Amino acid sequence: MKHNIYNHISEAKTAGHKAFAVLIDPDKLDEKSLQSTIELAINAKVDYFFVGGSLVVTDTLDKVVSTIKEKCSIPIVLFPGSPDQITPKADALLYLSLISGRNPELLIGQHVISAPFVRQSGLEIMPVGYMLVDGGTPTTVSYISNTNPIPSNKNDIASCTAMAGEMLGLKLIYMDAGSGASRPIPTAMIQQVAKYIQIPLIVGGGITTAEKAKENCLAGADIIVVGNAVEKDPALITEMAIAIHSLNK
Ligand code: 1GP
Repeated sequence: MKHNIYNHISEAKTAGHKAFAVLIDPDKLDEKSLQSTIELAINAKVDYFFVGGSLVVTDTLDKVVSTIKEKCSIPIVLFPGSPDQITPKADALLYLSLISGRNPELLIGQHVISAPFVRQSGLEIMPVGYMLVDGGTPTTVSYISNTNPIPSNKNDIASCTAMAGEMLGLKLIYMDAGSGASRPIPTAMIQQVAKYIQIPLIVGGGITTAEKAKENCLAGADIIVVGNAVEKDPALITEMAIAIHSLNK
């Protein structure tokens, strides 16, 4: 049975509950590290696994998703860098439109080409306004997407972009400084975006400490996504989950 993940995210937002998503890049984790990441995530009560990367160069996506499925019931949400990073074995798909950029291929073009396949997948489709924010150094996603990120001090551009995304009917906003960003998104920008939208807000990119994760939640993020930092130090999964969940009544 498929989860109704969006309803869950939305109800959690209404209740003021903050969630933690661990991002797994199928190219980066070997079998053993994947197993231990799953165990840590179960014990820490991680809310979601996001699976994907800007550049998945191996064919391990299916295998990674199946392994997670076998071991736990944490919902698996695909976070694809391209339309071929889709497997029906996951639970849901972040159906990303790169609204911070002006590359028509990533706003609508690739969606058109992959639409029949995406619909056929049976995945829960969650339309997302994806916003790249400058994280200090050029990231894989800004290079691959051939778009400029929103400058990190331009809070008005960020909030207007998010508002436009919401009014276009997108169901989530994802602010991303990019994987491994040297500077995560400034709290002030998260605060301003959260103030202007009602839909749930996902924040990720360059978050390396539990304090920063908590600070982002207090600024208005509903889901915190962490990949690189927990790959380097898996113990951070527990620390970050405790910090984020400590805000839930
Ligand atoms: C990247 O938001 C995610 O798209 C997570 O970034 O790997 O830097 O945690 P990190």
